[in-house]
Amino acid sequence: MRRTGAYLAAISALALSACSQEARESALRMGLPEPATAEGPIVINLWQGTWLVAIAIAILVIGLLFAAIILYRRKSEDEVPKQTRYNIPMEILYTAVPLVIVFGLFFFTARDQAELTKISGEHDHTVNVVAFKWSWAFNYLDYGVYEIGTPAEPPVLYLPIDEKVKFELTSPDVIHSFWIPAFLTKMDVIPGRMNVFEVTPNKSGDYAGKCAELCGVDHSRMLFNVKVVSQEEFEAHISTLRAKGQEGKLDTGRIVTKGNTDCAVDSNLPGCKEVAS
Ligand SMILES: [Cu+2]
Repeated sequence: MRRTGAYLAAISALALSACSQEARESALRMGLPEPATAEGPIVINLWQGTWLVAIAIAILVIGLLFAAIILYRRKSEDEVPKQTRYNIPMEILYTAVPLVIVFGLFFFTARDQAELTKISGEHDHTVNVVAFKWSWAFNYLDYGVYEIGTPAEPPVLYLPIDEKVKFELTSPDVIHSFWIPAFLTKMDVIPGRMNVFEVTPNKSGDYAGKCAELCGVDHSRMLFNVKVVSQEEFEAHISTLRAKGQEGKLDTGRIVTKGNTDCAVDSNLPGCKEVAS
């Protein structure tokens, strides 16, 4: 018996130490991914703060609940505990306190949202992200080159490290949502308008991106990858795109044609021929 206990202790100690650092940090971030941008910590702080408030309220409410159950329980067969109603101060308190909590959460959310969506105009690069049924195109506006993907071959978005990039989001068809989980930022891509946000990737690596708006039949295949690289690698990639002839800006018409699933069914449809697949 004692030996089993020792084994169990050893195994759980091992398991805890194995997942230690990373699991602890993830738990502290309350499940959010490790931010790969300079703006990420703003989101993490808001998220953690909200959780702290929620946990404090849970402890208070559950504590009061059990205190009432234990302290004011019926103690004898023939004596009913004192019955109280219409406690005006109490009713004012439980109306006022939730209002304070809601306005507090609203204040911090609005403050951080304003900071995250602020356009400083100090960006080093501008990328026009075109979300279309069912993939993505990236127009690197400062360089006059583009990248376009398909559901089968998701495109890769290259970004230089520590440089502020401004994303201009456009869609030729339906509402999509541009989401890079590790950037802790997500924004809808709406036809007929241009949504913009700025972000500064500050950790090199490969990150996943996806469409976060249920936009139709192949929504789940609207994937892309992000590579945050050094300035030299970024410029080398731009040259590669140029060498492949992917110069200019992809206009929405060409994107609609390439992304149009009808072309796969009937390539004789108007517009389908212009684009080599
Ligand atoms: Cu989509």
